[in-house]
Amino acid sequence: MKLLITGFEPFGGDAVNPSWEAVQALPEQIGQYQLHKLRLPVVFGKAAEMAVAEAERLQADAVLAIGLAGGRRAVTPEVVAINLRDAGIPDNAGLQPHDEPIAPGAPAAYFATLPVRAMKDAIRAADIPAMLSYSAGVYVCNDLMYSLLHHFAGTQVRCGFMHVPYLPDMGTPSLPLEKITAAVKAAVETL
Ligand code: PCA
Repeated sequence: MKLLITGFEPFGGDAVNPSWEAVQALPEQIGQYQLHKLRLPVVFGKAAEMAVAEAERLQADAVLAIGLAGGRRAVTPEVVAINLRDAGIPDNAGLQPHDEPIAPGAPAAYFATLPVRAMKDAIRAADIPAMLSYSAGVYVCNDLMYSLLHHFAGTQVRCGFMHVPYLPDMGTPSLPLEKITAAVKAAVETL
């Protein structure tokens, strides 16, 4: 089975993004899944296009995208993505959309098709703080999650997203990279 797992490049003035650091640190195989790792730009539309294209090319069975949510203290599987762009800061291409749909005329929201509750429980069982989140925001992470779910709606390809906290040298609250990586691994083991 093939899992496309993505992390983001840094944005908003940060030097690193824990999402990509953790994805890079994962083994190549977890359980029945062979991992295919992809680093995405923090750019509206482009991140989603790249992820969809790679998932199609691989014929991936599942897609798990990871991103940073600075200020959160727990690893948070996202329950839902909404059809809205409303950027608080420009993305890495300088785009700052406000009050725009991601896909005009498409559904208002999609629920993750990965087992978010099992993922959260598995992360907690590994002694790492985890909570379900009911908002992936309205920035590039939500854009990516929504676009994956919209593209693969009605197919067997399951998609989801998890936000992770800062690394210790980036801000507070934070989690060490080993814990963030272990959380992602625990989540993948439930897929
Ligand atoms: N976090 C941002 C985009 C890239 C990332 O890692 C977000 O939460 O939208």
